[in-house]
Amino acid sequence: MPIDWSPLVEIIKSHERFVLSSHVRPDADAIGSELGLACALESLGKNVRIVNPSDGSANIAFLDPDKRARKLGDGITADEARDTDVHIVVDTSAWVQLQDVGSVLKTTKAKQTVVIDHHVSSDDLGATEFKETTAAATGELIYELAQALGATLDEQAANALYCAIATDTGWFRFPSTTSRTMRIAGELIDLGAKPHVLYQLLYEQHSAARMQFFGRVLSRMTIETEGRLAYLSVTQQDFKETGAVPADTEELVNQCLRVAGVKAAFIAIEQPNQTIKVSFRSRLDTNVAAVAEQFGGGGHKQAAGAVLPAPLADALAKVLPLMRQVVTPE
Ligand SMILES: [Mn+2]
Repeated sequence: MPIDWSPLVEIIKSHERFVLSSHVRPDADAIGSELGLACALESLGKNVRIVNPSDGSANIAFLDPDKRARKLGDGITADEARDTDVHIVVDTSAWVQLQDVGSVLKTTKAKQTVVIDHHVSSDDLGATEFKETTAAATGELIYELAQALGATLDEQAANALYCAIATDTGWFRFPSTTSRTMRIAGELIDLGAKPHVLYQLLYEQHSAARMQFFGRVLSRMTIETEGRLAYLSVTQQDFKETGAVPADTEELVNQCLRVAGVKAAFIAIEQPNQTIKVSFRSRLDTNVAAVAEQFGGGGHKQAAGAVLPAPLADALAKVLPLMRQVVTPE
């Protein structure tokens, strides 16, 4: 069901000062939605501040060149964040994800609190909710709200909202992508969004060391159980010899699922502290969460993780039989 924005348009038109927040470790949908909404509100002459429980990661810092999104305590205190007319939370409706911004929300002086979100799981934040779980990204909802408000989005906001939508849809390839998603993306391009520039800034910034590390680790990919299980292992030596850093292991395990026929995969990474970090992935019809739970970890059906004791060979010996079971039809 499309959202009826008129109650929120009323709230916005009748107030002046706004605080916007999103979830811990804000991603591009969180920050992009905040920046898009801030621009829309400011085009109507409103006063807007953005406060989050933590900073966004360095790879999306380009979205926010003026550093509008502040970490609570860094340029904005809890008292300052409480002092507003309306507090709007975007891209989450879970207390646990708001961390200390949740305490601000609970004690805010705001006359109205609002949630704009597309996630299924939710707490009652005691706010007026504008939720649509079929939206591919909160950025889509913000775009529609801006239209309902008759607000103007500048080029920077268009880029921020485009990133919000493009990243939450895996660059428009996840099943959540609809014709509406593409129409909104098209309109954002008309407003100045530059997809090729954004793609490069988001995905083509790897170090040479990272690519060499990728090659080295992927060249050792083991595919077994009649092609249904793939796995990788990484030693401290791999980091030392390539100059790669721990963050460079991101995305490696997903490469295993690009092999035709592979149902599930994992990567075992030797840590400096005598533990082995294991990340599990699977295709839609296979569940790896239970395997992670066996080792005190957890996660989702298609993406989970656990930490096992070193050495690497022992961790592999423990994980492999369970993963073989997971990919073996009963
Ligand atoms: Mn989102």
